[in-house]
This record gives sequence, C-alpha cells and structure tokens, in this order.
Amino acid sequence: MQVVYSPAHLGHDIDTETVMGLGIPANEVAERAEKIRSALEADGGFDLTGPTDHGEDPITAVHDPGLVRFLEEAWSEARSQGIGRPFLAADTYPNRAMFEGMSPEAMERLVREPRHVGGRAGFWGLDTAAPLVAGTYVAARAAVDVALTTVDLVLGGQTAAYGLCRPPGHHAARAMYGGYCFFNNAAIAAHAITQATGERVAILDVDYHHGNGSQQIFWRRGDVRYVSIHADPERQYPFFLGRADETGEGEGAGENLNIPLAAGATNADYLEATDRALEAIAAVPGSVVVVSLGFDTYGLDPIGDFALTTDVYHEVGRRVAALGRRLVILQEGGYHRPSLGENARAWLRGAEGRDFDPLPSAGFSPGGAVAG
Ligand code: Q9C
Ligand code: ZN
Repeated sequence: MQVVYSPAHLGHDIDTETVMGLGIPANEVAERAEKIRSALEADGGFDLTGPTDHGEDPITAVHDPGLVRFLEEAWSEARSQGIGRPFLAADTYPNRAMFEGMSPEAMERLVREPRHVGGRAGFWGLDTAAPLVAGTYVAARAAVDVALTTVDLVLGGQTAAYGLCRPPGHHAARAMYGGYCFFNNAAIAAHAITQATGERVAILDVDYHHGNGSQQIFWRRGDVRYVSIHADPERQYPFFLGRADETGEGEGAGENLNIPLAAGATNADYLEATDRALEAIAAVPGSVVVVSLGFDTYGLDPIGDFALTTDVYHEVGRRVAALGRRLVILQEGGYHRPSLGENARAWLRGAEGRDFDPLPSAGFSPGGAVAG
C-alpha cells in the first residue's frame, strides 16, 4: 500500500497541553507519527511517498478563510503582541450565555474576532488542548496536502492508500480548530472527492472521539454520509456533540450516524458497532470511503477507556475493505506510542487482505501486552 508522509509535522513540536487548567505532558506529539512511519517502513510492504502541494483552495472549500488567516498569523501575532509563552492557547471563549437575549442579527453584527491574539484564539478555538506553536500552520497545511495526495492516489486507481496525517483533523469544524486538530483533513478529502467524481462519499470515523468537526461540516449535505463509532460524549470529549440522536438536517437529514459506546467497550462490542456502521455505508451509492483512523480505542491508550487489542484492528481493516469500495485512510488520534506502529500495521494489512504477524522488534504481542 502507498503511504503519504511529510516531515513537516515535526515543526508542530508540542510538549505541553492544558487539561482543565493544568499543564500536562502533551499527548499529540511528533513521536506518534514517527512510530507509525518506522513500523510501516520495517514491514517492507508499504511504499512511502511525499505529498504534493494542493494550495489553499481545497481548504477554503471547507473552512472559513478567517480560520485559515488566524492559524497562519497566530504565532507571529502572539510574538508581536509581546506574548512570550511557549505555545498559544485561548484566554477567553465566547460562551453562548454571554449573548443570551441578543437577536441573531445583533450577534451577527456584534460578535466578532477581536485584535488580542488570546481573544482571537478563543474566537476560533474550541478548547485549550490544541496548543499552537511556530511550526503549527505549516504542519497543518502539510497534513492537508498528505490527505489530498492520498485522494489523488486512490482516484488515480489505487484500491486503498494511507495518509499519515499529523496534526489530526476531525475535531476541526468549518470555522473552528480544537482537540489537537487545525484543518479537517478528512472533510477536505471527502469534499474534494465529491467534486472530482460527482459521487456520494462516506466518511467512516473510527477514532475514539466523536468527529464533531466532520459532522458539523456535512450536517446539511446529502452527498457526504458521516458514520462514527466513539466514546459516549456524556463522559468524554467533545462532550457537546456525538449523541445517537444527531442525524443531520435538510439535505443531510438521515446522513449522520453516531454510534456511542460505553466505557470498557470490548473487541466484540466494537466489531458489532463496526458492522452497523458498514451497513449504513453500504446502503448508499458511491465508490470511495474516507476512513478517519484513530488508535485511541486501544486498551492502553492514555486518554481512552475502550479495551481493544491489536488483532481487532486487523479484523476491522479487513471488514472495511470487504465493503468493496476504494479507501482513503487518514490518520487521526491514538496516543499510546509503543503500540501505534503495530496497530497501524495490523489495520492497514487487514485492509489489504494480508495477514498480520507482530514484528519481533516491536516487543509487542497482538493480545495487547507491550514488553518493557
Ligand atoms: N484528558 C483526537 O484524538 N482532550 N483528539 C484531551 C485529555 C482533547 C482528541 C483531554 C482530546 C482531543 C484527534
Ligand atoms: Zn481521538
């Protein structure tokens, strides 16, 4: 399988994130993508290639140009406004109750992006878990190019291709970044596929978290069906979207399927949810599926609470490929660094109909145990 990778992600060099006001060692770090890259290289069955530049148009086809400008300028603005912090996070968010009683027209007029960069980060951001540093914009642009190059490979005739996107994307909405995500790589890819093929496209999101951004972007669209298996937002980020009763509106009515799972979800629970998700995808026409692939469903993931093991990734990859559609597979989350490479190898080999044997050098067994 062809793998698209760019070293530009290394510039999004994060070591701290804030969780409920406390600085903690970051989860979404460069080592994640490097672990996956080296495991795929060691496998020998994957061809790594770099992305090609697709410019800004495919991004603004999905995102507010104001978000793009903010992300481009934020770091230099922080510096020129005398903010010497190691990373940028918001000062203040516009909580909806701040505007209670105001008409939509008044809000349209009065609620706008301020000049202060801590206010700008609040205007465009969802949470404090997506620290922005000097290389973030270039890395986020490269992740989009990785996704679009993966699309090119598949539209060019490959049955499946994998984009090693970092930073991830599925929490980023039309006019919002957050949850370690800046541009929504999968949504940009899905939209580009609809434009290139005129066909309907499905997004299968198997990251542990609900892809609120992807859901938001396609909420009213009939040409992109979004299907997600994730932790119930009642207990987990992003908390305010991801429930089963969110099904889309207008042209998009019935095109959004959320499958929330309880804490402790097992391989069997997950495969049952996978079959439901695949049924919803098989029910609509189209020849391409975009997979938002996360490994934060793994039993040892530091921020997840599912109980999946490596062999179930192989089986999920196999079942997704059994749809008989072409696959644009894009990396989202997954934070247990020792297992990421093997989990990615297992999933992708499953998707290619190849068997999976753990690499001895990975110090790793498919039952989920990690040596050391
Ligand atoms: N206790 C993705 O997996 N909250 N994003 C972290 C940790 C943000 C996850 C809190 C989680 C975002 C792409
Ligand atoms: Zn996630």
